[in-house]
Amino acid sequence: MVYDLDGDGKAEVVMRTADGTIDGKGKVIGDANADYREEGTFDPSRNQIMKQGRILKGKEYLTVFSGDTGEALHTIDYIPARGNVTDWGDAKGNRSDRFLACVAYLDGIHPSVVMCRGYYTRTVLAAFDWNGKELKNRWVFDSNNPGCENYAGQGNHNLRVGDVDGDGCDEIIYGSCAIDHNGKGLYSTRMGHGDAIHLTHFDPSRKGLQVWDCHENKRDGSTYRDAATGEVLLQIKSNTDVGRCMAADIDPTHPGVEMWSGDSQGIRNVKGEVIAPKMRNTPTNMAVWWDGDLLREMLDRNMIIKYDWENKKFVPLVKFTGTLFNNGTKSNPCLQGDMIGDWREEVLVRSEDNASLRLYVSTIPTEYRFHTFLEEPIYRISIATQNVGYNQPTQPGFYFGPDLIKMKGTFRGYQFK
Ligand SMILES: [Ca+2]
Ligand SMILES: [Ca+2]
Ligand SMILES: [Ca+2]
Ligand SMILES: [Ca+2]
Repeated sequence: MVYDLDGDGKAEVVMRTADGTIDGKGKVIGDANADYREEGTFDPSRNQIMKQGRILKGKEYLTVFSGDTGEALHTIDYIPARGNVTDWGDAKGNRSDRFLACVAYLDGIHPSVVMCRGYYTRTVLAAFDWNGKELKNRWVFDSNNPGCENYAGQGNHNLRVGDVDGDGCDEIIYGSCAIDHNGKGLYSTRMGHGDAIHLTHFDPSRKGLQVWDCHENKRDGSTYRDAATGEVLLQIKSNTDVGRCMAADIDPTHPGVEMWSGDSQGIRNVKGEVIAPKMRNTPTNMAVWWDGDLLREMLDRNMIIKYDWENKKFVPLVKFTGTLFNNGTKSNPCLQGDMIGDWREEVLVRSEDNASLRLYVSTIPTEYRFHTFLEEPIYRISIATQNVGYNQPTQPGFYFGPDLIKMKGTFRGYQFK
């Protein structure tokens, strides 16, 4: 995680380290001569060497580095310890080495860093505070603890953070469950692991935040739920692994944020009604506020795609020629977000030859003025977690879209037009 954790105006870098990690000043953490890489064992049934290069034993630490110099400022033992790899569900480290991480304002004032291990099976979240001198463990949530069994196996390949219950402190939306700011379980829907998730205020007529999630279990499909209680407001069951879901306000004739998934049978409004039929090649990877209107555009491969809500089809708007996107079928940019600091978002991508990064900025004028999204913690943390697992588009913790025009002058003090 990269974030200014102590409020001195400069970001720290917090990461899992191990024996032999070298900091930005050349200093070695732990035992410089350790080498825990597995030599591997020959598996005749597969005719190949298994586990070669994997790290299944050895010490693990958590280190905070100065973002300015790369110097290791403090190192503690990693929580939770790996222990026996097989206790996590397999012998090859696939289950024990599933990591997520986030930043969260757990006390409502200071950012903590939360390191998370395990999501297909045992699930552990450990929160740490950095005061400029010491990394201190705030709490540990462990699905192995009595009463926490329903939280095992619920995590996604990504996570979201926000104050979902309105007490001023952040919760962690960990796939199909949520962990309260105090490290206790808030709820679990027991719908299990998924590949994509969205947390925002979907429905201006409904209080609080909502979550749109998709599930891998070939049973629960796609779900739209109340982020604070886990109450499922809409479910589109499916007997397939629903690997993608997307949420964006793309149609001004239906209030709120629209949602769809790999098996949602079309685009849905916040009431769950199908407002456009299932289409081939509906973009479901990333979203971006790019053109001048308040609707959101789609970002998929090296293209920005606009939904034509009158004719119910997706139309390419911009192509970033000479660039490549990342993560195979997920087609992620290096980063997408409001980096310049107006409300519209930029797209950072790599050039085809991998020799440079390009930052694309919209050249389309807009009639709307708005505070930078970065001032809002849910949005800001949604950028801070972009390097965790499968990238998801940024989302703010408030409704943003064309319905704001109707709410003119009454919305959080923001001015429109
Ligand atoms: Ca700092
Ligand atoms: Ca809260
Ligand atoms: Ca809408
Ligand atoms: Ca737009």
